[in-house]
Amino acid sequence: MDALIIVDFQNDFVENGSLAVEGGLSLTGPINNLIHFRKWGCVIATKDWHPEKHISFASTHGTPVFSGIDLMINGRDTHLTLWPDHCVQESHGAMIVDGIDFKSIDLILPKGCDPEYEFYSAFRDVTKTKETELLGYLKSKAIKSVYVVGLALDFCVLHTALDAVEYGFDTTVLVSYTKPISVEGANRALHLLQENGVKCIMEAIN
Ligand code: VGL
Ligand code: ZN
Repeated sequence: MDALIIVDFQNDFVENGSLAVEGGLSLTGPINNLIHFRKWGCVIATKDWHPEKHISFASTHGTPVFSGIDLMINGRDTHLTLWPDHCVQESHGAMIVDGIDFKSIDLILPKGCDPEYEFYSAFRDVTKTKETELLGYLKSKAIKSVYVVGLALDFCVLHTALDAVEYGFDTTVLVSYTKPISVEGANRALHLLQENGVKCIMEAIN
């Protein structure tokens, strides 16, 4: 069985959001079509779901947005990029973009809910110590292959797909159903994905 994972398709990551990627909203129709394009074993939508004062917010540290910081998390030296406040739990920015067919989504998976942990991957945090229920869920549905789409290609899509392939799933990123935060980030992501055995399909498939 195949799973479709729609990563962080939330208001803050599209036009007028606090961490907007260019052209994000234009994916609404194509992602909806993808949901209905074929029979999926399951459709999962992740959402970045941060408390106020989250560790990934520049405002929490009083430093400029998009700067980096080195922190000890769980005894590990960890480099984080610091973002504008985004996807604060229950806020408008954290809601999944209007027009996505909610009744076809089998699991909505919040991540990044603990103030002290940053999650890019839908499977586990950036230090690879704290896991979500995603792996168990996919196993319970007998999923062998996963298709990843959504936002942003160079962060949460990238790390979700890298973890999926590491956990043994046949993994594909449908690149035309994603948008990156930066063009350089997108190039780096595509390189890393392919190097690690993730298939990258550039064309629309429906
Ligand atoms: C994301 C930066 C911070 C993403 C989430 O969804 O790609 N990027 N939080
Ligand atoms: Zn975030």
